Amino acid sequence: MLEKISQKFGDIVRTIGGKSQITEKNVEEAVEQIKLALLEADVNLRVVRRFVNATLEEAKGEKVLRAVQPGQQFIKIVHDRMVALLGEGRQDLVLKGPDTTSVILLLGLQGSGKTTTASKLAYQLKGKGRKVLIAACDLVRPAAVEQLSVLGAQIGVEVYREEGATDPVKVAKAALAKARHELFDTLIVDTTGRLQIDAAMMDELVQVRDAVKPDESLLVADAMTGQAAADIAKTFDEKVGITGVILSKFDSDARGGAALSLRSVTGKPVKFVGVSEKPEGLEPFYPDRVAGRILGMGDVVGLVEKAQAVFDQDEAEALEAKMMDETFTLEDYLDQLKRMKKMGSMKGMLDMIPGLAGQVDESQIDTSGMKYEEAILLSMTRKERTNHLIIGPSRRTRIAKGSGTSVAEVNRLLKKFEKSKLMMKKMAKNKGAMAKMMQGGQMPGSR
Ligand SMILES: Nc1nc2c(ncn2[C@@H]2O[C@H](COP(=O)(O)OP(=O)(O)O)[C@@H](O)[C@H]2O)c(=O)[nH]1
Ligand SMILES: [Mg+2]
Repeated sequence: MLEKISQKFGDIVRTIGGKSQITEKNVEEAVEQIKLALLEADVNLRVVRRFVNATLEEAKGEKVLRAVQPGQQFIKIVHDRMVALLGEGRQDLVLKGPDTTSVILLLGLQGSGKTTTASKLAYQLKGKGRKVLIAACDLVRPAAVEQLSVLGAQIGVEVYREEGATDPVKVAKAALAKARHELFDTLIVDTTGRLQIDAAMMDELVQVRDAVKPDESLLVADAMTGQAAADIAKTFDEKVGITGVILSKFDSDARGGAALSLRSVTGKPVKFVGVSEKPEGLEPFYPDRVAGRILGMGDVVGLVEKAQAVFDQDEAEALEAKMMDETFTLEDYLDQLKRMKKMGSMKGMLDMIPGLAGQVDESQIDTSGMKYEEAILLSMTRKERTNHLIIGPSRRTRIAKGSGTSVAEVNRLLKKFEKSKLMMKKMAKNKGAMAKMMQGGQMPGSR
């Protein structure tokens, strides 16, 4: 599933994600790579263009280039844009309550997976406690009715079929009447597909549609057909009207072009993906998860968001200003320590971020070191923290006792603080070095 595209994007993410500083040129190069990757994935050209332009515009701004982790920041933009491309959140079926009959009409070309999907959907809805009837309205392919009956028997769902029938509209109407009469709350209508879109097929589908007035008209599209799936969906929407798409054979799709094109081209959501031939092989479509998978990065975005909360750009700037006018105190140090501790809780996950593992030295988020320092700092009075120069020998003894450490530990912390204050002052003069300081050097908690 999505092997090819995620390999390409994985490479891009690793290259730019690991950089602690990036230039406009880096951004342009990465975006060019993204463009190629999307085209290779068979994403619709106009969708690619829009994606690329928007990403470029956003990524060239101050926010990214001056960010604490610009590479990661850039990846987050790409990720968010990709999520938007795939759709807004999970779109579930919109069905009526169990006191009446909801109708799901399945449309699509021959071989796209309609019949298989009918049984998968039935299986899933049955699992949710719905009473489902499937109508066999593909009367063109001789084996279609039989195929559906076999699948229905497998999952214990009744299939409505008429021997020797030739008019799908009549069968659909009769199935709906039966469903209403026998209190089925869901009717799934399987229809005829052709190898190509043709007028006769569309006419027939329009008639079936008018006969059953579906709550959901879902186009079943083969993911392996790439952007063609989007064009097919668009045509079906224009001719018959669809409420969403089910992307079948997603398990065999290495490129992702269909998923990435559909939403933009048709404006309709992908509601499910087919991931195997089995009845249980139908999964809800989650844009964020698919984007995460394409970018080959687990939950990196959640991590970046967390890191952002910890090292927020504004806070970093406030800190920078403090250092410039030398008002950085133990109070600020304690603040920073607390933030580092938050980072520490992410320690185990850091390796998941391509490139970041090497950037963040684990010893700097060693939480046991932080605990000592925090205890020492908390044993000081606020006055002591805002002016460490008043902390003489007797105060040091008191602080050591109060924190359960030793005077030597207290001395070490104070020395380290002075040293880092000195270093910060030097670094603050040098813009951009801020990021490095935040991530390395004399960080709170390191010994
Ligand atoms: N691997 C895989 N195969 C699928 C999936 N959905 C359908 N198929 C296979 O695709 C072929 C065509 O499916 P079918 O339901 O008969 O298509 P229809 O002509 O649109 O009704 C069958 O061999 C199915 O087993 C899927 O999600 N994954
Ligand atoms: Mg079929």
